Amino acid sequence: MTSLGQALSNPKPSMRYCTTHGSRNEVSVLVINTGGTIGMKSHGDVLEPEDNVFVEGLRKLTTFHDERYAEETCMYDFYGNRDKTLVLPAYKDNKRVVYTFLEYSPLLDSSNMTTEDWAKIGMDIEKNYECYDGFVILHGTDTMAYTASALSFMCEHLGKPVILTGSQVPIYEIRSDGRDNLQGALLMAGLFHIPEVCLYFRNNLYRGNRVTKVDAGSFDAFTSPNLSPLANFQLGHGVESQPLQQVWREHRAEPQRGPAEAVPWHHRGNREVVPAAAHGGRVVLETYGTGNAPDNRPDLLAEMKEATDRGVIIINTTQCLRGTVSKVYATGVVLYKAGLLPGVDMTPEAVLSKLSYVLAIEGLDLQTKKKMMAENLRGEMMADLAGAMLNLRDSRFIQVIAKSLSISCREELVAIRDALTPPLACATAKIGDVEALKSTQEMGSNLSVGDYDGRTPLHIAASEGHLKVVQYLLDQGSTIHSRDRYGDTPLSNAVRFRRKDIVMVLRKGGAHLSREQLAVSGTELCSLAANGDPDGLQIWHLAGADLNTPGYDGQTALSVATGAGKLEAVALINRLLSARDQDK
Ligand code: ASN
Repeated sequence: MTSLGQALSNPKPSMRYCTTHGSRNEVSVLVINTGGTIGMKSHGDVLEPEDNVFVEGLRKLTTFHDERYAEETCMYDFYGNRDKTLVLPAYKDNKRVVYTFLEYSPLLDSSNMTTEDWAKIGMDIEKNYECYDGFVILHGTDTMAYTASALSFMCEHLGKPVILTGSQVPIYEIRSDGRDNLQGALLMAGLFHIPEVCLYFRNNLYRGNRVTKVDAGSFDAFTSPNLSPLANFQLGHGVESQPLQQVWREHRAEPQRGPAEAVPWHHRGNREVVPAAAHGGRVVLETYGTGNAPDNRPDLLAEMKEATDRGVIIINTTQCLRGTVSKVYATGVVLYKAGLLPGVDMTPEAVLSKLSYVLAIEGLDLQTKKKMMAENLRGEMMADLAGAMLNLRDSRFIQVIAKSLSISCREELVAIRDALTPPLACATAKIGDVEALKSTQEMGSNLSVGDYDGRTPLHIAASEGHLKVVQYLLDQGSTIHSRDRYGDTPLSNAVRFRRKDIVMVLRKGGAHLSREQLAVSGTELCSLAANGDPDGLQIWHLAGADLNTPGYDGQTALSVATGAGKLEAVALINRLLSARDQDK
């Protein structure tokens, strides 16, 4: 990845003549290849991963790489990694997904994945976070749900898509599901703003911490038993908009928490196993139905009580594929009396990786850890909706419209809401009315959805300079990286309209300039310097541009301002550069 970093900070001269990259026709995705069947080859009828062959294999497939486009647009000069960068043929609206591989060695059958591998993936996402629009993780299917869950907890405050995929049949073989899965994941990661860890398989995009592998042989290997897919990518239909649920999210770009601890095992309430496991400090119990166990076993219950009193965390999950644990039966209530925590409707993969994550966070007391285990951190469990449940029938506004259109069924109410609330939210963002924005949210508006130009309430509030609205939208988890049809993000709008306070808030929330903007920032800075515009220079600096970046002719803003006698600009540049040097 070093050459990518170099390309960003030191664009080669030839890219000046290649204008395509400045437009938002291209989006960039980092593919982290960890292994799995998708890239395996058969050796004596046994499938095994093979290092260093995947990218070259894909390069030969015209559905995965458009070499003519790459050459014509000097793509490799811009992305800086000829051997590892490919570009998909044009998709809708002439969009191109340019994708660069980071290949692990050795590639793994996912049965060999360890928590160190999870940490490595998390760290690589963090390292490359600002350089890409999205991330695809190629992974074996056997333990993909575990890694997806673990990453969902490790990647805190994620603002971009991270999509795991793989296949049941190697991509080189005929009738492989790998080609569809990889293409779908690339398009989803590059073209849609889905700021969470997902798993893409057989046309469905699932929340990563909600899936489980249910079929060893079929292409429909995964299911998400307690949450319907976030999106479905059917032939010719693109994404069927299942609104993405982001209610648990705050946006701060710190996509990594340190390595998780070893995963504990789970079992089925076997008498001998509970005390043995309790010594390890954590147990996940898979119980019957809604979380029930024999209540005529005082010995077992006493063991558990004694363990939880000692600070062992025991989670009660159901062995059923669907549904949640609850306190319906006496046979379940006894477990809570013994100090067990409810696993609600989490999958075994989610509960195990959540436990690893929570226990690995340093400096938390036991009470806080227990509280975290019981609450919904990343959409991994059914949220406690009491009081917060949106009831369409409670929305007077929607009701009045529904009545005048003689509509009564829920599907039509939802359709009305989805059609009406985005423009309303944009209109309230324009006038800076936080209360009105809250009202549209109470109607069920997804505050990350844009208008017909793809301009979200955050774009609009950032342009208009409504700081409180921007803050509110960020607190509500609105997507910070969305681009409107002109390729602008809320941050680019705030820069253009010179909203300093908003630039700072957006930066704190994880917004950053794109690689295209950084590549042309030198020229922009020189032009501001030539015009003696310290305000303009300062706002680019606040947005993250390096004032030393040379313009198209190699001059820096400082040399231009000096030559043009723009003393105020010279003073500002010197001040900002020396403050930056002191910070280092
Ligand atoms: N054993 C393979 C793995 O998990 C299975 C697969 O990818 N379909 O790596």
